[in-house]
Amino acid sequence: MEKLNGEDRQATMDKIHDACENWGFFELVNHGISPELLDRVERMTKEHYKNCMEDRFKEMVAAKALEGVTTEVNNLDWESTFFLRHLPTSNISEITDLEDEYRDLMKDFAGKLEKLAEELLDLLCENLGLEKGYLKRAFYGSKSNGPNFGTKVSNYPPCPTPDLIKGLRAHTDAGGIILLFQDDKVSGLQLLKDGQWIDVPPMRHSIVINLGDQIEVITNGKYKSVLHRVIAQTDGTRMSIASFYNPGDDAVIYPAKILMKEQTKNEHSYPKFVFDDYMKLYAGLKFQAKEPRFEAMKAAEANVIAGPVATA
Ligand SMILES: O=C(O)CCC(=O)C(=O)O
Ligand SMILES: [Fe+2]
Repeated sequence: MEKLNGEDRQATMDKIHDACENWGFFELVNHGISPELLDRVERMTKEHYKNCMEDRFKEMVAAKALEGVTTEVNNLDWESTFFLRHLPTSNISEITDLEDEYRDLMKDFAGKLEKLAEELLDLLCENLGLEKGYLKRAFYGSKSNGPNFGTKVSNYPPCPTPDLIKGLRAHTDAGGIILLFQDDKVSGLQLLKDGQWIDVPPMRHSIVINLGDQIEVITNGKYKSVLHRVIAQTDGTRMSIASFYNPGDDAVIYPAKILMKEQTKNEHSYPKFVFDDYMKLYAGLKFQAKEPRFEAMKAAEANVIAGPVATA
């Protein structure tokens, strides 16, 4: 990323554009978050898992009889997670089993990721021909609560039957831009490209970026959210820390005018909706294809436009 400040700027911007258009994913190095900070985050996250999460995970596996299953499990994931919300308000002080040092570290890390996300949104704007700040404003919402920003901390423990249960089932992310700090040794993340699952291998101190459904809508499909999943491993526990920079609940999401083709200027190929309505729909359909979600939002939009139908 430091190349963005030198003579390689355009070549780097082109690489990002190509990744956004053709992969929905890219991996950042030299992103300005120090290796020391990342090492501390990884070490403390692993310690926290051992101290506070591992027993709970084993109890869940026993309670749901997941050890030694013989048929495919399609309604659960082999993962242990907790969620930290940073924006619009932080819940970090309410999460009781975090040590103060880990809590402060995660706050510091989130602040840096938030800045990086906003920087990336502007790089996307530049590549898309949108004015600077367009995506940040689109995410802002009207009640000035600003964007939603949160972190899902996951561990994927070793699994005896990885062919029968996924670490995390295939999905696209609902939101905006996702910044993932993943284990530097244990792999598992895969993305779907041209019908094939491709590994996103660990690369020490890198941050993996991927785009969510909202970027697909706003860019009118120029950039697409891409299916990804986590394969459970038989050896080693994989850590991943995924931070989601999403629109505010009341943000109205719709394709940017300049990215709509001339002939479709008046009929959106993508819907217009309030982000929170999309999230309510996504909650029940996360592991299904995104297209029916877009269709459902479009149908809801048509109802709003048509207004109430007189029945008497
Ligand atoms: O754990 C990972 O690498 C991916 C997590 C993910 O895709 C998600 O939480 O949406
Ligand atoms: Fe995801």
